Amino acid sequence: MLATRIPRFRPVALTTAAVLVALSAPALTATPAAATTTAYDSTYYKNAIGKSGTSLKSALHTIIKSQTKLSYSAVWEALKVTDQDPNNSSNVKLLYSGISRSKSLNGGDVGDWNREHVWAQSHGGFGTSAGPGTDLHHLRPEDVQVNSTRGNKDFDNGGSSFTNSGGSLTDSNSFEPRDAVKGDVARMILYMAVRYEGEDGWPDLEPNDSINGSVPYHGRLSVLKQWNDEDPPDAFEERRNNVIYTNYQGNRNPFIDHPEWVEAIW
Ligand SMILES: [Ca+2]
Ligand SMILES: [Ca+2]
Ligand SMILES: [Ca+2]
Repeated sequence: MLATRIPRFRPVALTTAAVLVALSAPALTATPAAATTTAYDSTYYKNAIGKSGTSLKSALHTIIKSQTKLSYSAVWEALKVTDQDPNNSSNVKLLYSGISRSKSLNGGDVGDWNREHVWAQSHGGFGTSAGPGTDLHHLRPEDVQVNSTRGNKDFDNGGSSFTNSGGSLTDSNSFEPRDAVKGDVARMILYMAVRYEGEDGWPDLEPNDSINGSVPYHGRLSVLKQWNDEDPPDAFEERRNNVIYTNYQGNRNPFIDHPEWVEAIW
């Protein structure tokens, strides 16, 4: 029996493993984000529809720059709403680590969560006064130590895992978020590039393809574009965009509504 069972079952096991590897491995070339239509196209986005390139970027900037600005202290309470764990209303979901943690553990001690600037503060020098440093579209709850590990690194593929990494990786000069939030990170960075165009005393934030590039740039654009395709917006990210629009800032992240606009601009 054993002699016949092993050869019979081994190919099945190998086939299953091969399928799992194929499902979990990042696609070499992800399908580009498909064109979408949203309920906001005839209203919020009406002056952007049909445009591309710099004229699309310019139109979106004009649309999204109209917003309410929060104080940095107000961001604490807002994140408890925007990033609430869908499976536990007492908790927030931490961006890079994917951990569900009590909303009440906001702070600066080990085991707390704090306010991660996805567009690293030092890549724009914008601090935490009301403006880019308090913009909920790129602020997310994160474990204090994981936030410190990410630091101000650019985003790129590669690296090793670390405590509470949740599948995210890092090396000496870059950070790779876990697969489930790769697209979220890309769309947050590119929102910042369109929202901040050098007005009102804030820097003109732009993506580039560098690691350790100069201020006010953030990398790497080629990787962010790939992540936008690989990880399309899900219900959590869409709800978050709606909550920021309706309850807090009155502006939307266009790349969550229209991920294909990333390719249309860059
Ligand atoms: Ca690296
Ligand atoms: Ca995602
Ligand atoms: Ca810009």
